[in-house]
Amino acid sequence: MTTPALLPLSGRRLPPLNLGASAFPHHRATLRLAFITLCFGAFFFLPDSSKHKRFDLGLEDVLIPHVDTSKGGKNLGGFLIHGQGHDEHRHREEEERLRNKIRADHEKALEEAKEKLKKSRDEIQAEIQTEKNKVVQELKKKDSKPLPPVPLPNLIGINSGEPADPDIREKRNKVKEMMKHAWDNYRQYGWGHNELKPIARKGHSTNIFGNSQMGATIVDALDTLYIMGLHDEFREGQEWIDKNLDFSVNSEVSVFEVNIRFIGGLLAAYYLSGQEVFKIKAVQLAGKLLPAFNTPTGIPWAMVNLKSGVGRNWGWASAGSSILAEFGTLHMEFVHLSYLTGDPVYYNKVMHIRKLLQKMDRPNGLYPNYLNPRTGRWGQHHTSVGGLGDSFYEYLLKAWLMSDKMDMEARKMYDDAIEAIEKHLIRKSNGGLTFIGEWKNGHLERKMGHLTCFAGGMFALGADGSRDDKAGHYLQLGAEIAHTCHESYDRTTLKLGPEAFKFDGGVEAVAVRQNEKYYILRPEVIETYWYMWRFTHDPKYRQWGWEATQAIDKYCRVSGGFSGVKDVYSSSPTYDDVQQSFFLAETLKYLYLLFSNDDLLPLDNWVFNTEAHPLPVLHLANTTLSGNPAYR
Ligand code: DMJ
Repeated sequence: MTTPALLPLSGRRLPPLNLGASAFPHHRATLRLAFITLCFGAFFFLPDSSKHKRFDLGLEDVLIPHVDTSKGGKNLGGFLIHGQGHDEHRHREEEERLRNKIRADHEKALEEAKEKLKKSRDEIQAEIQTEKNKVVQELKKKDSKPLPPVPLPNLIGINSGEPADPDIREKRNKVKEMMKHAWDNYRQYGWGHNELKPIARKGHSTNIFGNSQMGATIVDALDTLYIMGLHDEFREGQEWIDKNLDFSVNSEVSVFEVNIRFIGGLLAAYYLSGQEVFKIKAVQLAGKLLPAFNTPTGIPWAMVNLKSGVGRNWGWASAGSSILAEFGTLHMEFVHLSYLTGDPVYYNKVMHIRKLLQKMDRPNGLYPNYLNPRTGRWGQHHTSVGGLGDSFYEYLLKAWLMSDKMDMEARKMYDDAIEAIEKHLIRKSNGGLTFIGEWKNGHLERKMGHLTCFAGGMFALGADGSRDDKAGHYLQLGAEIAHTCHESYDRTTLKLGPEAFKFDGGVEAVAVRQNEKYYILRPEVIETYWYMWRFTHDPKYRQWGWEATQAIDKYCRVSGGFSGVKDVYSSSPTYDDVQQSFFLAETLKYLYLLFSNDDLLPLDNWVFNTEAHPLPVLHLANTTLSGNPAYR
């Protein structure tokens, strides 16, 4: 595998450490931006005639539908290629006329482009935006067919949770204030961009979102704003989505990331607020992801171009493989899409993946992280409950929960997988800390990622309904993982957890390599505190959550928002200058829930996707959404 710096940012994968401005000299970025803006502007300001003519030039004139071959032309599949004599002369004249026209159009276009380029950058950008808005409006007219109505599931506990205890109320208000700070700064400096650079005070993006401004932070933050009662901010977000969120862009995005952040975010916003626009956008976007499944096996590509539908895999992933945590983290959203649209296509895609996985041999009962979508064979035998594997296991459990515990196939797959993981990956350190290692080429690496810490919450969530009535055991396992992950925070200077930590020799829950010492506002440890709190009400989880809240506010807060830090062991850490969208979607949401009463989004009625977007339990008789009109 390549170095983490080459990996895409998220998806429970090891992310690149954002090296900030020094890695990409500012002037180069500015020049490139200016160049792109000019090219984009120049295209928009070509006269309409030249834009269209590019595509029909010649075709009508050279290949004319004709069946009469008597004058010496050849009939090729219904098109006649013209021959000699009179026709040839006429043809030359016609060509000359076209050539002149192209020349004239071209000159006119250049003139117009030159004129436009004399304008200031702001003027050009404003004009581009106007053109884009027009296109968006056109598309909206085409795409806004109302979807068939379905009975909405029971939406319980979307406006509750106010704690009676004044101390807890104060903590909850503090988290809300932090959300406001993150949102307001994004609103001011990064609006419409995917993420925010809180120090440079401008927009930020990574390759997972493609090259387009898709407002990832807006979509990811909506449901957190909603449950916190930040309704004006929610409406601002809704308005932006309604007017600007456009998926007909020539942009190559991560299928997994777009699914968990955008489709998950839009669906949750729809269920919470009832606003149709979110459902319509989610369905439009899902349609754009479907071409990713056009592979010889039906295992989707990691990336897809939203416009052309062309897909491919990450260059670093074992011999062209797709990634378990990516193609295995679509189920929840896709079942909801089928439920809401009455169209089984989404359900069929994810069930096909499941069936294929069920048929495959698993080394030691473990799922390797890599699967080749061309051959249907496993790639490198590397198994992880952290980056590359994690949310696959999470979605097996959540598929069962989301089906009102009817999808026993998913539950069985989860139970089998967890048993193998416990046998081969979970160990106790010399100092008595339970950790989950990684299986690499036949040996156990005694290292655990921050991402892996989500598993504490997963074990607790899956305790009820576990095989052989081992509920107590799994709750205990969840508690042990929570404890280990808390230790990884507590053993740092900043009281914030490193990206990965070891259990080797004398080292216990501490990062060793410099490039594993960063904290990028990730949620997994807090996520586990929250689940453990819900299932045990042990006050230590609120205490640990409060420690993390204070540390984030002290060390990650800057006047322009919140930033990740590069070394949690340093007393004067430097910033990575990125406010990740999952900070608003997950970290702050889980903290808020931790200091709320359990009647806010109760776990009997809601299942959180891997980006913390709550989706309601579907009380279906079974998960057979394969076109049965009863489920429409
Ligand atoms: C989030 O995007 C999701 O939680 C994903 O499953 C894993 N990585 C990030 C947060 O760390």
